[in-house]
Order: sequence, then C-alpha cells, then structure tokens
Amino acid sequence: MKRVRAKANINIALCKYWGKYDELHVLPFTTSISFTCDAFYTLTSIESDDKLTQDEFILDGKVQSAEETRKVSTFLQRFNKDRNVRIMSENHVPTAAGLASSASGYAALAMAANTFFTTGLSAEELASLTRFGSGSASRSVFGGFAQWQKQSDRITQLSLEDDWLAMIFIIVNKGPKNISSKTAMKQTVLTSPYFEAFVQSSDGDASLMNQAIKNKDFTQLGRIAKHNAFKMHASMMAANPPILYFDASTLEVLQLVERMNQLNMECYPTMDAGPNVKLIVKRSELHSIESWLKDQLPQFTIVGSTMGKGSEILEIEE
Ligand code: 2P0
Repeated sequence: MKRVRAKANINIALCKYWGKYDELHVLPFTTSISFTCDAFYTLTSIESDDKLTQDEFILDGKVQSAEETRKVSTFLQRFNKDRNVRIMSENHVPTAAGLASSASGYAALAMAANTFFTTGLSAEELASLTRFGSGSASRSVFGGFAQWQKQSDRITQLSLEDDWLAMIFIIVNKGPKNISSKTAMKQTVLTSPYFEAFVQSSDGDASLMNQAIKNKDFTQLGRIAKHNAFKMHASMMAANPPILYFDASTLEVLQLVERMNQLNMECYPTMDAGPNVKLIVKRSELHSIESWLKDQLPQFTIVGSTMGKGSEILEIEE
C-alpha cells in the first residue's frame, strides 16, 4: 500500500478574486493577493488499496456521495491518476462559512496528488493546476503572500516575511453559506452594474498592495484591503437578484472595528463569501487585540493567526 499525506493552510485575500473572465480555463477578472494563515488547515491523504473498484472520498470521517467523489476524481485526472485511490481529508476549518475550506482542501489534495502519482510539478505549476479545483486554492500552495495575476494562470510567491502581519478571525456563524461563491460570482459578473468598476479599480489596488507588502507598510496594506473587500461586496449587492453575505453580527463587528480605530487600535476588516470578519492586525499587536476582542465579543469564536507556510508533504509510505 502506498500512502501520501499532505497539509495546506487556508489563505485570505487582501485583494479579492471575484469573477471568472474565462470560466472554462478558470482565469480571473482581477489580480488577487493573499495572506496564508496557519490557524486553519486541511490534512489530506491519498492511498492505494487493491480492493478498491472505484475512488473513495472520506471527508471528516464521512464517506462522500458519488457526486462529491466524482469532483475529486476528475480533479485527480489532471495529475496522471493511474489507479483507484482512497482520499481521506480532515478539515480543521469551519467548512463553507466563508473561511475558505475549499482553498486548503484542494491545495492539500493537489500537493498529495503531485507526490502520490509522481507528477513532478514545480510549485508554480502545481498552483496553476490547483485552480481547477477551486480558484482561491491555487494561492494556498504558497505560504506568506501570494499573487494570482488577472486573466492568467500565473500564481506566484510574493513575500515570506512573517514578522509583521497577522489576522484575527471573528467567527460569527459557523453554518454553511446560503449561496456558493461559484454561483454568486457568476451572478455578479452577469448582472451587477458595479462589477466593472470593481474590476477596473482592482488593478490600482493590486499595485499599491504589492508596494505595501514590499515596504511592510501596515497602514497602506490595511486601507487597501478594507476598501477592496467593501468594493467586492458592493458589486455583489448590486447583482440581480442581490447577494448579501453579511448578517446582523457582521455589521455589529464592523461597528466595533470603527470604535477600535477611534481608540487607536489600528486594525482593518476584510470579509469573503460569508458573514465572518477577518481583522488584519500588526503581528506585534496580535495577542493584545485578540484578548481585548475575546472580552468584548464573548458570543463569537475568536481565533488569532500568524502567517502560514505553503502546502507541504507530511508523510510518504511506500
Ligand atoms: C478570494 N473568494 O479571493 C475570494 C474573495 C471569496 C471572496 O475565491 O469558483 O471558492 O472555486 O474558483 O475559490 C472564493 O471562491 O471559487 C473566493 P471557485 P472559490 O479568496
């Protein structure tokens, strides 16, 4: 029996990917830039077993449906899959609540597959292929800051310096989202009159974000990330029918963040395809802000995260 086990962390976009310019080839309208976080991750193993007559996919201990299994099998064909395998995945992420479990999930699967089927892809080639599982997963192949270039299959490492930035996850709702990001992005592209404005302003955001990362300019990074996230959500809200991922708790947290800024706690919010808020903070202030928030918001789950590494192989058994 051969077995390969891999780990991938989630990533949070500081400049967002929202909308496919080319759906078939999964090419994004915007350049996205992410920060990989070590607080949430997926562990995935691929193993052979002569008794298997078809692939088997077990997620968090539960055998998955034929449809879910087919998605994973189709993805694995890209790695020259040559036999039936059992895929076992453990998500250490609140699944489908806008916390990017598909990002760490497909990045861990791709990492394991590249070794299991001896595909031999470089990190950039692996990231490029990973986007067919889930667009955002391509960035989780890299640690630290990563960038996915607009209208392209190019995903690259930006910086791995881990001494200055951190994130705090304020989990207001662990339930699944009401509309998948895949469907929501398509609806936004097709119907939102604000989508074009979001896309046009994303170029400037991406170049200022690159500059902020290079200079470790926390204020510039935070301001751009916050504005970019709100522009993405504004474009979704202007879709027809409108898409709203926020709930009352999201707004409660956003108002608290405004108060924190008035109290000279510098932090910036970003939100994805769900109601949870991620706060961008200085690495040196992570623990003090995290414990302050735990006092203020005992009703929510609050998790601090430092920078995460890229996807990695944990174990190989031949
Ligand atoms: C991002 N999100 O850049 C953006 C911001 C959510 C909001 O990428 O259809 O699950 O699989 O390519 O990667 C979520 O979309 O979409 C996402 P598919 P994915 O992180």
